[in-house]
Amino acid sequence: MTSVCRNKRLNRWVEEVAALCRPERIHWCDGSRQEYDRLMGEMVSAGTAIPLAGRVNSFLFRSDPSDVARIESRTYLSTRNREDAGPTNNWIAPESLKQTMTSMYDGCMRGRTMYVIPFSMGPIASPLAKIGVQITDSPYAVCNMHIMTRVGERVIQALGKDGEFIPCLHSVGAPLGPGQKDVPWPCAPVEEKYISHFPEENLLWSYGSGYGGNALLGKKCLSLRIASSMARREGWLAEHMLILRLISPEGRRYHIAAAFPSACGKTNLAMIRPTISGWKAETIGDDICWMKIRPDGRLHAINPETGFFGVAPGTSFSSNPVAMGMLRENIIFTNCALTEDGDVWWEGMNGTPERAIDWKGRPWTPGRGEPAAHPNARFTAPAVQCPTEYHDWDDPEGVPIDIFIFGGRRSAVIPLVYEAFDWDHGVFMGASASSEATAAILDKVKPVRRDPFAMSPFCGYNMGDYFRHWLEMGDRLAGKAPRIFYVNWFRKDAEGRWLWPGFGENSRVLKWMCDRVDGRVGAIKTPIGLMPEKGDLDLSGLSIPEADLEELFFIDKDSWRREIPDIHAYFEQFGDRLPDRLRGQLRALDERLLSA
Ligand code: O2Y
Ligand code: MN
Repeated sequence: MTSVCRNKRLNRWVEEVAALCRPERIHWCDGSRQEYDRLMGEMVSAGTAIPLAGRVNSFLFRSDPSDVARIESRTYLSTRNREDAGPTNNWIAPESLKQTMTSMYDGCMRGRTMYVIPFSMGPIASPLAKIGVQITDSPYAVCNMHIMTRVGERVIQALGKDGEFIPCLHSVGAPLGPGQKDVPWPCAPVEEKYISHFPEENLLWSYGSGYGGNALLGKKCLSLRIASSMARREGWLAEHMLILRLISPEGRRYHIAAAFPSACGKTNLAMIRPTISGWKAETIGDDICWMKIRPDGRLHAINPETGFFGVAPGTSFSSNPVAMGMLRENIIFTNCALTEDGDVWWEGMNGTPERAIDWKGRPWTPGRGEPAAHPNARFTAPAVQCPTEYHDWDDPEGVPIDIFIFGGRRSAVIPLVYEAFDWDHGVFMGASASSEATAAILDKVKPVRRDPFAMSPFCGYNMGDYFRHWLEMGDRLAGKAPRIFYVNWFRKDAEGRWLWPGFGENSRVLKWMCDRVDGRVGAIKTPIGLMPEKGDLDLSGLSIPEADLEELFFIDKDSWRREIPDIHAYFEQFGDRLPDRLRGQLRALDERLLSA
């Protein structure tokens, strides 16, 4: 850092943290290429990062086997009143949590460097952006933050003397004694990990994990949990949504924001290559979407991130050629397998190597019975490298949203696509969204889980209040509200065969939505919502049997009625925080199904 930070609150906080955590040295990050290269070089020398011969300026990291994913059971929302966190969050009272964690932070950075990372989520000076400062003792977190956020001096300048920032304190929780040799992936045991959010103070404390969402605090912690709570107070939306621009052959641009739980192909949809002639798509974001009502009365969105932290397994030239094109250089890979020629590999990538080194560093051959890459292995990639990246990246105004999509993975019951009758019905569709557990997150107790707005693990306040906030945003947007749709790409026939080809062909469904927005097509009114009229879904060049199409759109009223008690039980856990308007929506659905 060449210039001096003049922000008094930030300087005081850095001094306080240093006094508590007692690092050997402090480094203020400037976000420069030299800084990134120097830290990577140090991690290579320490044996933590493996340079890849197969990809330019790219590195492989192997985490500790106990530190491989976000850990919901160790993620806390700490509010003065338990009810304000709601039934879907783990809660500990702030005084108690702070006391526990302060004693853990005491001396936790001994023998390590404490990095101060000033970062902006969103274009600096955008009315939609927020500034955070992460303090961390993990150089891996610093390099990932370089890719995922806007880091450096520009942020310090934007902060000025008394600008607001969100303090994000992170430690891997592994102090080094004098002369003690470090391990490749320092972290604390699971029961000592805490990923804590104090939304009433806009404050984040994370301890004990160096992995993904637990350590890159700009992502889930700030941009979803803390931001969703700020958004409610300030009247905007912070959502777990991809953002996509679809361009028609005539050049009309449609902006789509879509929420799906994990394992529903969110990154693939964000990077879609439309198969319908003349249509193009641009990727604006694959995970997080911040939206504000702007002076034109419409909801404008930005992706606050600058990179993709994507799941590697399953990514291939067939499932996501755009992502594969993005991964050629400047990538951080975590927990992938290493091939003999110095490249990375994972299950589901095209081809299988004869042998490799697995994510735990052991020799691996196909058929060994264990995957070579961890199922949650990741790539961290700069968004500017995405071949379908949109070009208004730094536009402070963001893009006006035309369409919201909710969805989940359901092999039965839910049709390919339907549209909400109105905003309240759309909010009900988002609030009752459900998905089947996959092998990666197998939930033996409950194969179908409610994951409203795909925000279950990320809502920084009581979910009942969150539903109310969405309803109120609709009231404010009135006639300028985006249209709302629900999709299910995953319906199967009785033999377990997918009924819909998915991937690029999903553009056909998106096109129908665009046609609806511009009034080019009508729709059939059904008990669950509005569905395409025969012939309105563009199926040219596809040969889907008529019977499959019927099944894709079939509404089995009895199966739908069996969903009602489950939705009711889910809703009622929010008690008096659940808006009556949603109770009314559930009753209305039941009545429509009964009378149909
Ligand atoms: O496992 C982690 O730490 C990352 S989780 C994640 C990463 C990128 C995008 N989405 C997610 C998620 O869990 O929704
Ligand atoms: Mn996500």
